[in-house]
Amino acid sequence: MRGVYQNIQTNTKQLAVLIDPDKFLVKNTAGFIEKVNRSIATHIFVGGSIVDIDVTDILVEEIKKHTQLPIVLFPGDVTQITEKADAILFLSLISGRNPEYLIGKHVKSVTKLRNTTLEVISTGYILIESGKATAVQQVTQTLPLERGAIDNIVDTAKAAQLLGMKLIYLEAGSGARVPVSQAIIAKVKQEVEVPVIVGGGIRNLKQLENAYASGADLVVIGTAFEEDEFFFEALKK
Ligand code: 1GP
Repeated sequence: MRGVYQNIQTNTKQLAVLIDPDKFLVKNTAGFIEKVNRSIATHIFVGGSIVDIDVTDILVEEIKKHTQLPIVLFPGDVTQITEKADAILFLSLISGRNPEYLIGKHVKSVTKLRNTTLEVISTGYILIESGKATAVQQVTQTLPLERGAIDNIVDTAKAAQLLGMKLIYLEAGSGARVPVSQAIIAKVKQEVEVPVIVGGGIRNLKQLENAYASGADLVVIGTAFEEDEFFFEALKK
């Protein structure tokens, strides 16, 4: 599949269902993806903070059998790269100051990426404080940006765009108590010309609509579907 980025750029109110291979049983794929297909979801993201080697590859292959939706890797580590997906968010954790997550892992991934046809999408990944320590924070040993320091968040997003990054991902963290605020989304959206992705802690239709209303181009939801697949009912096409 070509043009995943172009699609993200041209459309609005997109929704990615995030599947964490670490928490998902491959045998449940067909049933789960059937619900995704009947919903307004436009993308499937696959990735997690801690995932066993090769699990992602097997899972992506299985998902592909059941959907036409683009499958985008959202990797927590180099080991989660598989050529079976369509694209990869090449995430640089620009809210933190850990060189390994700013550039180190990227260098290590090149040998793998060279042997794939994955569409590589450079993404400025900004972790924003959300009321509790998140997996991203623990794994990467970085601190999130303070949610009240909106100017700092906006400047970080703008710097990413000036560096040539193609997407901004505002992340509250998986299972966050509170999602990224509407004020943050709106201000970042005002400042950057690239698409803005928002994820973390979005659990109901109201929060999803609020994110879109503030300017999110694509919203990512994982935990809410993991905990209750009936949520798909509220998101039917
Ligand atoms: C996490 O942004 C994603 O990286 C989605 O978060 O699991 O809280 O929906 P949730």
